[in-house]
Amino acid sequence: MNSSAVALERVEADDRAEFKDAVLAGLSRTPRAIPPKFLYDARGSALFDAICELPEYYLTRTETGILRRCVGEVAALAGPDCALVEFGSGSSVKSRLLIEALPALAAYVPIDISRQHLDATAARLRVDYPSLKVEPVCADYMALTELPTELAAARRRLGFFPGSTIGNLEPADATAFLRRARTLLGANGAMVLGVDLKKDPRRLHEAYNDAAGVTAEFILNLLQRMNRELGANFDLAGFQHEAFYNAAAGRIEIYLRSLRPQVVRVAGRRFAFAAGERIHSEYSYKYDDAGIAALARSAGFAIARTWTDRGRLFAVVYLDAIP
Ligand code: AVI
Repeated sequence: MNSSAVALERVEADDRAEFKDAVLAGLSRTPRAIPPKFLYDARGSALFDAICELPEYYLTRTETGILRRCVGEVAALAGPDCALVEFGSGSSVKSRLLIEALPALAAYVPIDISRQHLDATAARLRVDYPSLKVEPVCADYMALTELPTELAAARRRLGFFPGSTIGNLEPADATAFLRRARTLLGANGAMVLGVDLKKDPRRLHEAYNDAAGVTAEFILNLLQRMNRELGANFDLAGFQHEAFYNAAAGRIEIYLRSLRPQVVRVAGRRFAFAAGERIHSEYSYKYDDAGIAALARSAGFAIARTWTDRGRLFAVVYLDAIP
């Protein structure tokens, strides 16, 4: 086995140990909850890509449409010689719009926890943009404390956090993440943030309860992942995906609900579920203008510009660091 295969095996073993600890802790607490980042194994990521194509899931295509229309203005606000820093880059599809619009881009810095994703994306970008300096950082962007030193030469660091992933963070964590980003981007920094907006609850309900059942499959995949990786014996027919909009809290809440009393074995431990008992899987917070402004302010940013679509489904905001 060569050294990169050994390193990959070590990363996979670490990931599995982290997953096991989080699952055992999450199933032992009341109410039961497993952090949403574990939804994204290879199958979960593929299912999420499929969600983004669903007719009910307006977020991705609406944000992409807004970005297509606003990248020229983003480029004018940011100016030349920026380093574009993407938090949780995945396959960097939306960042290509910015890469192509930003004048004299100094570097593109995709940050992602998946080494495989990151290497594949960086390789593709280097082929498609031969003169672009690509500086990938393999890290959990929620815990990142520094950026590559080569970026010091860029005139401005422009952060990019699309997809309304900010909505999957509890408000205090969203503020903590943006504060950390503000520190990484510096006093002259700026941030382009994609945020899903509050709207007709029926529209929100449909986006997380699609007719084809892909969202249900995505959430139920968490049980399959436990079966695959932790030797669990979840019966998938014994649990149901449940998603609804909690208007008072301004968020979609997603759970796995046990359909009957059952005992499940996970990593050598036994967990008894009552009929109707739930495992919390994800929140997806929705914002309004005042909420976005408050969030930005709490993290040391000011809104320079907001773009939305005609139906005001989604917003892309340009935030300036408050020096
Ligand atoms: C990644 N994130 C912004 C998605 C959302 O809409 O909150 C995750 C998702 N969960 C179910 N459908 C989509």
